[in-house]
Amino acid sequence: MTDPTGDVLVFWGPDFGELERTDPEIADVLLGELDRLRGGLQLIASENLTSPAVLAALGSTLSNKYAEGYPGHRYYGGCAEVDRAENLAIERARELFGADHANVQPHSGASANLAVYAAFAEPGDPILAMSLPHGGHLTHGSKVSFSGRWFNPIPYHVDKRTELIDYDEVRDLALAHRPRIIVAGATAYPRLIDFAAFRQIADEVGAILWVDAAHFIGLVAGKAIPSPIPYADVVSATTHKVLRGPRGGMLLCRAEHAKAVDKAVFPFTQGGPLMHSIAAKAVAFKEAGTAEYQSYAAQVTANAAALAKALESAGMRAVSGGTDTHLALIDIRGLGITGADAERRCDLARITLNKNAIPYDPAPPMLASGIRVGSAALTTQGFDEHDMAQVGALISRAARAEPTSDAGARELAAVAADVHALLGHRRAYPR
Ligand code: DSN
Repeated sequence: MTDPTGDVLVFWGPDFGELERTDPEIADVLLGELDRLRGGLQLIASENLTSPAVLAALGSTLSNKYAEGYPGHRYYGGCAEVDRAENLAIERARELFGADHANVQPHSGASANLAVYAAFAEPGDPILAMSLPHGGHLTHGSKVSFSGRWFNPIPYHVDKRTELIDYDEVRDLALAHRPRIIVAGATAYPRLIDFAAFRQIADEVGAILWVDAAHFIGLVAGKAIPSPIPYADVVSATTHKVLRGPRGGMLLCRAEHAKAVDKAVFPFTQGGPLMHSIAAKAVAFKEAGTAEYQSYAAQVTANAAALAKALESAGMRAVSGGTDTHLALIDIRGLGITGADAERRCDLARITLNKNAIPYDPAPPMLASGIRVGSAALTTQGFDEHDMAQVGALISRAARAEPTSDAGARELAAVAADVHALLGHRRAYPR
């Protein structure tokens, strides 16, 4: 397989030749995905490009090992080496985030969140969390998830005018419903969350404060935004977004909750931990503890702000007027198209982003009135604010091009060529 510049694509793993011989179809998928990453702009706010070191740990023989339990207390023998990996991951996470306790076993963000419910709530308990269409998450009480079926979700919202969390409403709902857990955290909220305000409300009603930091934990690691750790009883997170580690989850909590959290992960909701993934999390925590990563995190927020500004200059509207984080939520109704249209058109121009509901969205979720863009991956590739202004212009051109017309198709091809030129030598995973 060759890429558009004629370079032969190679995978950096020592055993790729073996995979090509054993399973050429899957080998081809891996090369195709590498080609996709190298040839386009990745703007999905929950994705990033891990380091080759993280990928090496993920592709290791630690994948073979069963290790139910925790370091020093496993149900199987032969765990000395994986114990070292998990202890390193735990210690690095605790140090990176200044947390009393870390559990690095959750397989994903949703698994970490399931464990929070298991540790702190009983079926039927009221849970106060951000409404999904206002930026929350499926596991924060959606009826299609265990969280909405087994618990009693009470949604809070953003203010219609400011599009910021309505803390008065959060407090009123907390006083009225006395939730067992209050959840702070979202997947499409571009602004900082006032953790102190949430703590105060939780204390007032005797609730557990759970911060779902899946999206922004990498910015916390890089000290680009304030940390929820001093305020929360428990913090759930993913390791693969701005944090740039392997796909996976983690939990951080106060010492008093350590036992409950560990038991909730294993044996209550999970079996054997994924030791290759835990080793890769350890690598990512080490990388995130460097000065270089701190500069990266600061650049991520600067780049997201620059992109939001560029999209506004191109006739779109940034929800809440901008962003403080790695993501921006963009209302594109001014272009006369849906979020789904924009997603499809950008995809044809090798720009990957997702449609997203905006607060009080009149459109159904599968069409949506907005797009969500994130700066984590492009910042990993070395993009700065000037580049992001160009990315904004490319998104605008692609979104305005009607792909079924000849002129639109030509424009999308021209944007794809400009994407390639903008990437230049900054392609993902260079040889
Ligand atoms: N799917 C993730 C996101 O894109 O935000 C959240 O689970």
